[in-house]
Amino acid sequence: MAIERTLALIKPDAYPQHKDAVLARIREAGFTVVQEKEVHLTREVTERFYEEHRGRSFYEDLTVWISSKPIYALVLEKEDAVKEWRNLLGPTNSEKARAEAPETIRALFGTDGSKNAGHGSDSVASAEREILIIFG
Ligand code: RTP
Ligand code: MG
Repeated sequence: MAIERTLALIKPDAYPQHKDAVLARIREAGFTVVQEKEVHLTREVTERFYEEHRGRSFYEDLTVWISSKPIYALVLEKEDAVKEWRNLLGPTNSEKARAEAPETIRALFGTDGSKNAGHGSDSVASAEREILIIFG
């Protein structure tokens, strides 16, 4: 398995109040934090970040919400990091996560089907693109 990098975001419903708990889980799982920062994304950058979802029913609410206040961004490194971080996040819908994967970050700190505590890149290519958008 290859060493990969992925982009993690702690979203507005979990940041700042659950930052330390999320970071503890990241370290327990063996990720190396390569870069990290608090960032308040503009609407414009958020729309670029979520380009693939433009036109979806949840796109407007998602981009307004993510750009509404500061969030926390991290570049995580580990073997198979893309998949491992998404496993640690759990299912997209926080209610489903609580039912099916109660130890995951979304189960513990997420709100509902839209506000779900964290983001994880879905491929190595997405990770490269997203890291460039957030960290330059
Ligand atoms: P993420 O990109 O945040 O890691 O989550 P994901 O891959 O599991 O989910 P994705 O399909 O990429 O959706 C991106 C984010 O949009 C919000 N969403 N809301 N209300 C809804 O039906 C709905 N569907 C998606 C979530 O915040 C999701 O993480
Ligand atoms: Mg996604």
